[in-house]
Amino acid sequence: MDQYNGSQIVILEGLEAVRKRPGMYIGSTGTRGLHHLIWEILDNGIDEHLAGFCSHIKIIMQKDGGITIEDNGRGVPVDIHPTKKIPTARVVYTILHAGGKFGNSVYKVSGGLHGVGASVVNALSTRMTVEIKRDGKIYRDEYQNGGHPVTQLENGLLPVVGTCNKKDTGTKVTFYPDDSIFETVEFKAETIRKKLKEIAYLNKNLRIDFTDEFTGETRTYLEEFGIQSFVKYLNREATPLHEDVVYIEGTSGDIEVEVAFQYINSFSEQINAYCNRINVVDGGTLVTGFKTALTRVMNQYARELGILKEKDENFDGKDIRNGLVAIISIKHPDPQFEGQTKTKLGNTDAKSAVEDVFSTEVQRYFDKNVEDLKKILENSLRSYNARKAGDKARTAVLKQLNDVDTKSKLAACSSKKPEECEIYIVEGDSAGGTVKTARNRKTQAVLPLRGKILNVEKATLEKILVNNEIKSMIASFGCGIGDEFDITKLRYDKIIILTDADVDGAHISTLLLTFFYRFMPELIKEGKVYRGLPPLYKVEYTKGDKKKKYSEYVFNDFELEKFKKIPENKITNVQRYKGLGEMDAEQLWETTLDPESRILAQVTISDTVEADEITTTLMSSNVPPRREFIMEEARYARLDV
Ligand code: 0RA
Repeated sequence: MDQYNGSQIVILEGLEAVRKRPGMYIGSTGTRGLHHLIWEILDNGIDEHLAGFCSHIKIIMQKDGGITIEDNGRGVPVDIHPTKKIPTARVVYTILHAGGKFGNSVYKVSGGLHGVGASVVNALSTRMTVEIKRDGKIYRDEYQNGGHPVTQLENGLLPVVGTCNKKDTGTKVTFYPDDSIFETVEFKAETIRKKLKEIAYLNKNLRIDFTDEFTGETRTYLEEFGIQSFVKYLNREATPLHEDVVYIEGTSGDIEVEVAFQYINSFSEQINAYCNRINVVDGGTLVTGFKTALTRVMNQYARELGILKEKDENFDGKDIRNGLVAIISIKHPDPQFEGQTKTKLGNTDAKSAVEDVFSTEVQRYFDKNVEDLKKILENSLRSYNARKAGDKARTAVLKQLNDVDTKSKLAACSSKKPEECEIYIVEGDSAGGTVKTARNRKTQAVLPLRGKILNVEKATLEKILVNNEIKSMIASFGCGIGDEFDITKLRYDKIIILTDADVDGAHISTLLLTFFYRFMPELIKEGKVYRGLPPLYKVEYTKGDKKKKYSEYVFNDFELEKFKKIPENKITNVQRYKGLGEMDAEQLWETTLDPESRILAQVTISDTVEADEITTTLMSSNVPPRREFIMEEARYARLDV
């Protein structure tokens, strides 16, 4: 195209790189990656809200497969960019990583998977249009086939396609994800709704309207009380120890701090932390500051109120956080995200800011709400007493864990090198038997579990520790549990859950993951936990000549549909596997155990909100939403060897 000058070619090379390795930019080309496209565009509007210029965002999931996101911010600048010499808006949507540099917003989304920029969305779309309202004019730019501009500039500027009221400003982006890149281009309204709910909680007074054109339904997300309502929502199925969610806000230097919390009747703790709206799953300085301040303030109160006597030791942090559900949200002008997944905040000033604001404000609150304070401290005291009493019993149980008895069901592997070893946790003795026959004995261990495992959300720690299935797992892994957990002692590089692809199987994996999540969360954080994905179908077919018969395993409905579309294949039979038991050892090896051909789904907790919400949900007997979570959280990947 004649409008391309030298720099335009460099730009397109950038976008081409995104198309070649989309996973590097958006995590995956599965359904998660697909939805990342929306979050990316959405982030720009939210940044504009954070900067104080946008109060309303509309999202439309269109029948034609497109997504439209419109904000009423200032509108992306349309002037000629000083160095790129093309309209700034075109720079934002076609140059890799350009997005972040254009905001005047002090608080920028700049870490994690988000923040890669709107150009990445363009690169992965067959078509994208941008309409900008500024100065009473409507400007328009359009791109096709992965970010190639198709709009002719006029005197170097974007064409004006209409006029509007001068005070109407904003940006509207529509994109169509490329179906040659994504495994599926079907957006899920439910996934979008969940995200919007979270965004609304974290950005109080931002109004978001979501229209699903397939159902014709529009929903509005607007949370006047922000994270305070968020905590209430997380606790909706639980029994709170005090009625009101405590809400605290303040600033320290140029860091804004907000904390909301409420105690519930549960022995676990949940702290979700956000910096500039990014969920810092691995916490970091802001969480440390919160914990330090909470422990100090509560111990002081416990002494003042005589709940701790002079001879007593202080509560430890765990006693005080027993039953706590908290959201910490800070806004930091220069966040440093650390760790392999960039999900841990590193700024030391964030620690002192949270500590300062929280100490001062929480005391102001509790001085006025002594009854709530007492209920919380009595709860800490129960934990303290239980801890003192339980220490002995617990040590005894943990000692027993290495008993031969608890390990007897384990078919160990011969190698002792953790980096090459895997353990399959298999539903039921019969499938376990087949896996034992089929496996590679050197590197693959098998632990069959009988029936359903204990629901750890409903049981006390003592009960959990004497449960046989759980004891077998702890003993087999070798890395302890809870406080004594030490991942360096883990005997396996991969823990692979293998259950039937039915409701019971899903329930068992859910219970297992809940157990890991509560007592060995590092296993999940370090990416050690996987679900084995046995094929769902075996397809028999002939080709053009119809003589020779072929067969192939197909792992999901998406692949089956794709397979059916290959014209030369004449499908003669489709067998649906109901359980692992229907396969013989050889088939099981080929489809589920062989590292060369199997499919594993790595289990991640990128979204703590969902994860924690889910564990709370399980406390009631409401199982279905949990199951859905686990399935969705799995990152589907054919592992290369
Ligand atoms: C930087 C400066 C200005 C606007 C924006 C960024 C902006 C970007 C996006 C992306 C999506 N929606 C947006 N809204 C605004 C304008 C600065 C000015 O007008 O002075």
